[in-house]
Amino acid sequence: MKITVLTLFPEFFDSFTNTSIIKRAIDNKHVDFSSVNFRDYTLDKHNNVDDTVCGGGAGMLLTCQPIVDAIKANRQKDTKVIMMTPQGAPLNQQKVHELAQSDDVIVLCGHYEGFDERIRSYVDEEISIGDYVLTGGETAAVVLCDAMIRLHDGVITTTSHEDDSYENGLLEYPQYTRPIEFEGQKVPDILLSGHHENIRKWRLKESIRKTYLRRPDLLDKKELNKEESKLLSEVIEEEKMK
Ligand code: 4G3
Repeated sequence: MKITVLTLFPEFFDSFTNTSIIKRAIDNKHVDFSSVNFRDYTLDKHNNVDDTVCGGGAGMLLTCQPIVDAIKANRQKDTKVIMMTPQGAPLNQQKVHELAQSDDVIVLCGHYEGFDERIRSYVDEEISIGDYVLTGGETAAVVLCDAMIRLHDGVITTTSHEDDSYENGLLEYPQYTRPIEFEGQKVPDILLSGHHENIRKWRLKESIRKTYLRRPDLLDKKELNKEESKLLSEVIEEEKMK
């Protein structure tokens, strides 16, 4: 996968691309990452990329010319152009899977009060990482790029992301490591029992419990099978008794 981020702050991405799993993914050519300054494309004699808002009001907007020229110079026929804004479609794990299918993506990062509306006609997907406003799209772009890169074959070598929160529509079950007792808190006995089937069932039930307590909206969206429905009923009963 090739990712080109268009930004006024290309150096913002240095710590992201030089750290841990993402660095290894780039070194091993699972991903070809670059960040490009769209100011390099401005034809303005003062190198400006922004201007005041037509009709008046506070703030500045990114202008069409430098951004559209940067998109045109960096896209291929099959490139998906993604814009990070608070007005975009909410990012979730399903959306990450969809976007990570693309072989070539451009991720556009805005600043100031946002983009001239006409820039949107050059964009395939407008994405938001959540219902809050950031000073720039770069932090949002790092979130999206990280989530896409880690799904690629070989980036995470274990099968562990099949167990991730959200991959099965449930939150992750509680997990423990040694010591068996820490400051009076014990690892649940069942996890030390060696009964794989009981452990599987316990984990599924505790996944359902965590989701029921913290994110009931996820349960509303999920089709539960017979076993899951039964475990949810048990969880609801147990939580009533508490
Ligand atoms: C465009 C993304 C960009 C318009 C970007 C602000 C939050 C998100 C920006 C605009 C951003 C997000 C830059 N803030 N929730 N700030 O994904 O109004």
